[in-house]
Amino acid sequence: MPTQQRRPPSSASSSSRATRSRDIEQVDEEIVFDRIHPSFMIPDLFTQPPPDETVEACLPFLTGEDGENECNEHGVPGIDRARHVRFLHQCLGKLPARFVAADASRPWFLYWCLSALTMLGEDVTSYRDSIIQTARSMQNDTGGFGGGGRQLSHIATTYAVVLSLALVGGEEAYEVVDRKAMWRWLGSLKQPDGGFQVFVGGEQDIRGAYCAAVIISLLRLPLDLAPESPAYTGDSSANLLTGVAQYVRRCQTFEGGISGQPNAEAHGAYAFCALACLALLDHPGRSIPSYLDVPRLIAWLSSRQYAPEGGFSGRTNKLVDGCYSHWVGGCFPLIEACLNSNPSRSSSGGAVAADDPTATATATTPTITKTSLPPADESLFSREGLIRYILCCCQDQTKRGGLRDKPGKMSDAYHSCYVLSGLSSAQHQWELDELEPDAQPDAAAAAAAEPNDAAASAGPNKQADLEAVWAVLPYLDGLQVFDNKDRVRPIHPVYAIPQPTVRAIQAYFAERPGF
Ligand code: FPP
Ligand code: K
Ligand code: ZN
Repeated sequence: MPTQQRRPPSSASSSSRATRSRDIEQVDEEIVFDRIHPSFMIPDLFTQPPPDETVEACLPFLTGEDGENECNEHGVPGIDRARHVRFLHQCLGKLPARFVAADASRPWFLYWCLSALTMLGEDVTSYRDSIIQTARSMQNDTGGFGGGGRQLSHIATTYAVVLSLALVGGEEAYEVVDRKAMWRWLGSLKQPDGGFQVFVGGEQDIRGAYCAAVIISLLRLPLDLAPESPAYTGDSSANLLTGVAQYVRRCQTFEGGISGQPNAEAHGAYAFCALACLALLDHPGRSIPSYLDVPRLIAWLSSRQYAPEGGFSGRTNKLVDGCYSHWVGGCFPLIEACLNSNPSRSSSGGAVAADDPTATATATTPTITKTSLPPADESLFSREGLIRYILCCCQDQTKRGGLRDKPGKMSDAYHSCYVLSGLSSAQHQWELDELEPDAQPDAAAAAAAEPNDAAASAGPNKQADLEAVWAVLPYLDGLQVFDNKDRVRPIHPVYAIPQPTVRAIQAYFAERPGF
């Protein structure tokens, strides 16, 4: 049985049944029916307890019996800042030779480490000069950033470089980006069905849509398409954001979760991409319920949190893993803010009712009526459970430091970043400005609407105001199982970097709308 599986998968049980049937054929039928107990034919799925090695591995940490950590009165250890910080500085230094296979992920290492250090309260501006130098070497004249010098531009590495430049901040860092080439390159990834390829000629998936929306928003890129773009229509009826929300909608699966591409398996990483992408296309109180079946998505997301571990799995029948503290956990602040900014709590109908003749843009094609969505008065997941999993099970408390998937795994930069991102979102509450019932969808929403939507033709091809107004507070409802010294910095629920960092880069480029 593969240890990655929380429950025996149905395929394994049917194959064991097939093996047994073959055995039986080799035996004289009369003997078989005389001697073989009926349980011989029952698949393991229905007779064996699930292999819960993960629960076994986590329990000593959750109960404090591992004896290594000093716990507070709730049985929760503090965050081992000094060790994690040292680990992350080490990861940013020269890596051992065995990391050569990860060469194409170098921008990711930069982002993971800078982001984790920032959440731990460290000042990362000392890395500015080296990030600038590294980023320059990764940029292609044809736009975007590759994983290293002379590597093809990829939307994920480009996203990681742009976030890294934002994190170190400052004019010189921002100016590394060739925005005109970036704009052209994003246009060449844009497809007529609304989605984005992850590199020129490469596959199309929801990471592409999320990364593109983040890059466009942070760099304040114009939305119009160059004639070379595969999505160019010859007039202004389509732009960089046209059909993105419809593409996201096609990725919601029968389970209620989100897959990387239409008709694939729902996975937590893609749920975050979907929600954050929609939150960039319009006010999330409008775009999320207009394009996703929110109750089914909440049901799927809730099923990702396991007891007794408290952490999240990435998909059905799989194990908890610290990185899903961000990919799945980070979905909840977006959904909570969306539900709580929804005016339907006091009235019937959506923000802009589908039958409202003045309705425009995204509001013209809702699939869900918002009357079915109550406000999220309480947390939609167990923050206590997640925080316990993170602080008890995901910290490497040896000299090594860093954060990890689960007990028994090595810490690494990726898990350090996303475990801390999940901790940050569990420790904070994000609120959105209330969605006015008669509010006009913003310019990005107009741009994202279908070509035949009323607002699309009027949709400005100029820089849109992509951001709803988000405000953050410490999350104070319910039992606080961690001490205040163990709170990490808040990160913006959409961009996953601090809100002042987002504002600084956007403000810089908003003043320079041309190329
Ligand atoms: C399965 O891994 C993982 C996936 C199918 C998706 C991975 C994608 C991301 C982590 C992030 C994408 C987002 C951006 C912004 C680039 P697995 O089979 O090892 O893990 P599992 O057993 O937990 O599913
Ligand atoms: K995993
Ligand atoms: Zn993981």
